[in-house]
Amino acid sequence: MIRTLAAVVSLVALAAGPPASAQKSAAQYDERPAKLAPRDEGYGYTRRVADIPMRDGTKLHTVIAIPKGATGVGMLMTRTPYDAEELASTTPGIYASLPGSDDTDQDPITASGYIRVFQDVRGMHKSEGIYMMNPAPAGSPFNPTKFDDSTDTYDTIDWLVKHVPESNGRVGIIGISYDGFLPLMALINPHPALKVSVPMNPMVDGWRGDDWFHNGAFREEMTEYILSQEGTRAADTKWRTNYADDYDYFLKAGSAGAVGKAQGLEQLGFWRKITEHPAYDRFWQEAAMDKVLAKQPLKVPVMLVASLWDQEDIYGAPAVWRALKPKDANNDMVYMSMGPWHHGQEAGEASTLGAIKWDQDTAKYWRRNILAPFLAHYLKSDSPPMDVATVSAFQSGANRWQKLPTWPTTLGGAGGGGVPLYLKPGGALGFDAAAGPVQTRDYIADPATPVGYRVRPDKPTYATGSTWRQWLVDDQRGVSGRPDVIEFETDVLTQPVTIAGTPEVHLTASTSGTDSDWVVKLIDVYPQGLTGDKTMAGYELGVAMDIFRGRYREDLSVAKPIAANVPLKYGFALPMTNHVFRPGHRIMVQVQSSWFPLYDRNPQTFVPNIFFAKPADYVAATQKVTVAGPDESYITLPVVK
Ligand code: PG9
Repeated sequence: MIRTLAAVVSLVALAAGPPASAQKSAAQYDERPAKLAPRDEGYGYTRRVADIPMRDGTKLHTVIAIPKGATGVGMLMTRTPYDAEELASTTPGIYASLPGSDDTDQDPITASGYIRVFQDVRGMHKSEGIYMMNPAPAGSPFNPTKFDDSTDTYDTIDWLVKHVPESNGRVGIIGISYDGFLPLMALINPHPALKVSVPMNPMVDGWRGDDWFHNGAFREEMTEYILSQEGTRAADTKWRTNYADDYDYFLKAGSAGAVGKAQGLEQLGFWRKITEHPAYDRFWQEAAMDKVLAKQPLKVPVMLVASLWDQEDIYGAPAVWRALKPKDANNDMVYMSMGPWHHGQEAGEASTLGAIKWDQDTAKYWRRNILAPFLAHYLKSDSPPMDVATVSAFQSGANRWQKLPTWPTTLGGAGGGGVPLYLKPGGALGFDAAAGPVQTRDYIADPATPVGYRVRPDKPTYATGSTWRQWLVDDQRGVSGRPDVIEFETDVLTQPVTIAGTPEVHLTASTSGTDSDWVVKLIDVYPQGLTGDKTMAGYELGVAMDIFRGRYREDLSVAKPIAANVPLKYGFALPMTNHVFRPGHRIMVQVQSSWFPLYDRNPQTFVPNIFFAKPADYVAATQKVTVAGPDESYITLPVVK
């Protein structure tokens, strides 16, 4: 190729880049200051930022928001993997997980004038160090480091009481979910200045019934969270799919392991651990906070906060209650609140949940009348007396708050007992057992067409417009009539049936496969529209619903094949309830063998690890639920008489 001299010269000039003088003159047009000095006016707080050194030298990024003019006030801390700067910038009161909280300005926590402290946990956002997802305490073989969230809390409090002269030296810790697990960790060898802990919707046991599994069934909808949370320090990795409907996406992918592979999850340590520990082995048991805290002395007053329709961590708070309350000899250390909320809704507005109306803003009531006096009692210098009951419980159905002196510390109802509610032939349900010989109710469960957990499309969990938060109160008519969902229903109730505690499933069932999931739902069926709120006519509200992975029937820590076509007993607890089935309503039970894609599909052929089941392992199975005879299936209801 022939080039002119001029062309060659201009090519050389381009390769060398623009002259230095041109670069210099471009810099003067940069609109960004060399270092921004943000201002606090309008924020109401004086903002101090500290990178607090831990015992191993790692610095944790901490934002301290001090009310203007504060002196001698308590400090209320939230530790978080969700960006301390972000939390501190918008919600110094208690942080709202819902936009639209209408009383942030008059939030009783804000009004109390506490110093708010927000800290990034190790390895997240602006904190140094390594990251592990809810790790077991240090000293466990699953956390060989010398630190954990309890030592980091201790070191932080130690620093705060020495470096924040505006405080009275009293510290409280509060948070929701992951940030609720952290107030539990703070109870291990607590700093003497820690005066109160409020774990709200805490993640407690990732295998038994919180974020990752329920009774061994993997919560496939959480894979998106794992990618974003652990992919980078900034937690900003996006979940990329072309699918508007998770049902299609997960079905097409095959196993949960195949989804993980498609998204590159094997690069993440936590994903590798999850897939290596599908059973309830020591990895899960050593991190389960109810078990961890059962071994610790009770030193700090704690208010456990549970949501009755917690779509993420419904197991945790009641499990910690069962572990800690028996240790509370003087009945003055362990408190519990339960409200009609989704995960974290108590921080926002809660007069409704999905279609369900509570006739009052239950969250505002709780913050003002329960949380605020509880915190004040322990954090304010004059320790104002409080009138907070041991258990503050919202009773759904009756829609009222109750002050209760006690709550069951065993599964089941008060005293651990319960009233059997029998699944009967012909779709009947009742408190009397069916007469006559053994009968079964049968259906075909086909993993090629799993039962959806909601009416489709299932938007990806965190997609715009997703209503993930309210799936637990979805109308269960959405799956009624499917041949693979069997239903049992009482007559119309003439008297209220009041339950308080954990219903327990006693299912006798066979499968033609060698593994199987069993989903059992206890449902309140509203009247058919002749009375009351017509918008709710015939609504089927799930009051307590859960899944059990059959391979763990004999031992949660060891998967075993199920003997095909043999009626076997399955026992498991449903989530905690505090509910009145009102006269005019009916009680319903639904049984099915998939709940997709919230839970991954059971292939129904026994394989060592369901994460890596192959397409040929997924087979249809004939399920038979025993509904009469000596082993008739039933649910014990924690009936209050
Ligand atoms: N449920 C969320 C979570 C907690 C702990 C581990 C993983 C996820 C949360 O809302 O923080």
